[in-house]
Amino acid sequence: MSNIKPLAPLAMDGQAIDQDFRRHLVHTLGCTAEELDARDQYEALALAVRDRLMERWTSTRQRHADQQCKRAYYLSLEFLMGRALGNAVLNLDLESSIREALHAYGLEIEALEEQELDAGLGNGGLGRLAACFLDSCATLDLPVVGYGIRYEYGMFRQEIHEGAQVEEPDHWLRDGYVWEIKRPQETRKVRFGGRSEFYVNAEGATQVRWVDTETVLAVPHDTPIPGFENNTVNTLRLWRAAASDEFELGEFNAGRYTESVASKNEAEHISMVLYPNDSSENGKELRLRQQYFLASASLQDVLAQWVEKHGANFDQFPAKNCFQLNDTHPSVAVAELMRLLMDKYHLGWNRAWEITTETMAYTNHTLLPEALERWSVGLFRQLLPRLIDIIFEINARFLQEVSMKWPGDTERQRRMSIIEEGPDPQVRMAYLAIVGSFSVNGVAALHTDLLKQGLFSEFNALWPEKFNNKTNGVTPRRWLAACNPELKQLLDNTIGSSWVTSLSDLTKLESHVTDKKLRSEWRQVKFANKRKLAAMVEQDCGVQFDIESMFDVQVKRIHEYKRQLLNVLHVVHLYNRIKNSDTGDWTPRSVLLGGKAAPGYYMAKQIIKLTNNVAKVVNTDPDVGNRLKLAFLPNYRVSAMEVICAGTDLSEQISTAGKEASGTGNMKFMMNGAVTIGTLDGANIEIREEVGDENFFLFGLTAAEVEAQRLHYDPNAIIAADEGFEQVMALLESGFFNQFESGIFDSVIQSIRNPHDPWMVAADFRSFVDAQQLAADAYRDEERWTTMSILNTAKSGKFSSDRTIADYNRDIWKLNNEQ
Ligand code: CJW
Repeated sequence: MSNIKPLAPLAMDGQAIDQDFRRHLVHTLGCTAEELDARDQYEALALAVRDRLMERWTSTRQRHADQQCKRAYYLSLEFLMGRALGNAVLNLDLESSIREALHAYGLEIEALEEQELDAGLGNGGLGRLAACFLDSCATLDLPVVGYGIRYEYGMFRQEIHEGAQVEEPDHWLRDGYVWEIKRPQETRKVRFGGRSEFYVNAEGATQVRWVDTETVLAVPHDTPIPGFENNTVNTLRLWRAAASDEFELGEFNAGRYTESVASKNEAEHISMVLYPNDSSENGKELRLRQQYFLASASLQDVLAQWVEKHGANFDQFPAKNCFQLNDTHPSVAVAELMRLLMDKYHLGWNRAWEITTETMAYTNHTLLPEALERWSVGLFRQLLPRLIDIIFEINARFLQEVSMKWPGDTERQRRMSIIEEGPDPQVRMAYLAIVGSFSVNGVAALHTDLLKQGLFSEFNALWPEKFNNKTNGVTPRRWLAACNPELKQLLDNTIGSSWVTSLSDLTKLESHVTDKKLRSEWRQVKFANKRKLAAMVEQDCGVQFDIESMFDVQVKRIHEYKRQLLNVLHVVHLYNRIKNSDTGDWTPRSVLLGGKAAPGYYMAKQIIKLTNNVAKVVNTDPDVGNRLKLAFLPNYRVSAMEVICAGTDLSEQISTAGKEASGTGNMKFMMNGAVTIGTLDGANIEIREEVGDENFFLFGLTAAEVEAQRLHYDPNAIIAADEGFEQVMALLESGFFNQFESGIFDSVIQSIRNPHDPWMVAADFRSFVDAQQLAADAYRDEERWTTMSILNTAKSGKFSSDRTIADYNRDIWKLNNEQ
């Protein structure tokens, strides 16, 4: 229907918003004035905003199609989007119109925004990074599509019962999701099981087909991704698994109609739930199904669109398409693209391999051995027989190349093989991703160096040109402009508003750092944000934070390598000092921890319980008063971080050096004027480089020192030589924090004394405590702290995901939407 008359663009003023708000309330939602509740109001407003996104979305799609530009596809099992309304309002510059429209009804936009559930389709940093990247791609007007899974259940909701984590399901789609558009016409079919069958085609060539499979439908649901004030709206396409209607006749005839229909449910399990593991062990069949489901549906989608335009001629395909693999999770895409090109479009191996290795790029996010994905060859063969054949062939040809470079070195071939031999052979997904990609990147400078020198050193020796660094970033729209409107206003008034899309312009603040008025307003803004954070803590934890105290915050997934335990030891140390009346020159401090533990991760759950037990003692001891508070915030999530990062003074980034690939929370805190206490790990190193060592509280061993000390690590000697540390351990070991729960913390406490403690908590205790003292002293010097805070924001420009995405585009994707 090409003769459809173009519609006039929707007006953006208050009156037009009011019209559409009411129209959606009545015509879309069927409400009467009497029945109206806050959820309806939110939906009506969201739909009025969505209407304005829709027209920009279709025109962006049309423009990118007309330009025939190169495209990139971000393949990720996780997109941690959070809420959409506030973000769309900011990017479309609709705030004042909406305020005007809502004013007539006595409504506040903030209250409506609170109605939206977080889209929590991710675990932590890796998933949130994908969301920040989409924001930056749209803002830079790069034609990038995100591909993921539309999980029916997102990241679990964390409750705390008697100090312990309890997981509750997050059925975020139950009441519908206004931001998605279902596109059933573009459904793809994904197959599982069966076997490979060889046949000879009409030209006499041997071909393979995959037969006796079960088919699952992949139904796309698209979400608009608006750029900042540029009329670009990109797409996040999430696949939902659905049963195909092709009933098995056998079952039908046997009169098992209802059973047959009910059994179709199994197909839908694939997109039912997000796996709640962050950097930890895996190996579940359903997870492999999810990975292949995403990879296959997305590649078929891209290829179908290509063939529609170009027929089955793939000569220009690599010049026009690039797939970015978010860790190894979607890396079966390497083999799946080979399968599609060969079995469906009948290309030969060599041409298919050229195309694959010119279009795939892989990002590694972790060095932790337990997070490196391996799949049992047996499981793979059973679920994806055609794919395992292809992987073996890729490996055979690859090992040939290795043996050419290092003749006779069979040990090296064994080490580099995509297949790890043994009683239960495994597919090493990282090696498949490296072999199948033209680019392999780490996510911070140190991380990439460690990849090149350690984990992937032999691949780096073979293909040094593949390896590159792309230091992570976060979007300054959500993580500064939207979550900290008071600071945004102050920045705009001081240096103009160009920083929103050009974050390095924040350096203009430096020349105002001595300006008395700015400094006092800076503090006022921080206090206002601390008040909001304190209100949330009081509401969710029942703990009162004094806003004059230093807000000391560590929020992230709970993992031993992130060392929340070290943080708790420090709190116990401060508590012990108070009990010993060692409180001269005291800086009152409010410590906040938050984060989810993988449901099967025993030690992480113990750390949560310990934190809550210590909190209970500290917060109720009359000797302590306002000198020290400790709270564990339940259900840490994107929308909570929006309040937290704005109201934080001290950002805890205290992982064992060499273990945190990058970190991205560290960047959000920095942008909002928090000062970091941290180790030389991940992006902390680059943060310190930018802000200067006088504006960063450094402590702890370096990555190299960690590895050197490991060989003769003696935590018991360290504790014995440190009176303060010994007293902390004595308090813990006496059961002081678990008086009616005898022995529950034994394993946690013992881990500190274990010479094989991989995270070497004891090694950094004293330097951590000393750095904390320096931070406390600096905080008491209000003028000094204000300077540090302003400079942290001023020097945070590098950590915009706009910079990161510009780097990806320049070095890897090379999208040029002009051509
Ligand atoms: O990625 C962030 C980094 C952060 C790093 C995180 C990461 O820990 O330092 O800032 C963005 O680059 N997440 C994972 N690896 N690294 C990760 C996430 C989910 C996972 C997983 C690893 C899920 C599974 C397995 C490993 C699973 O099987 O469900």
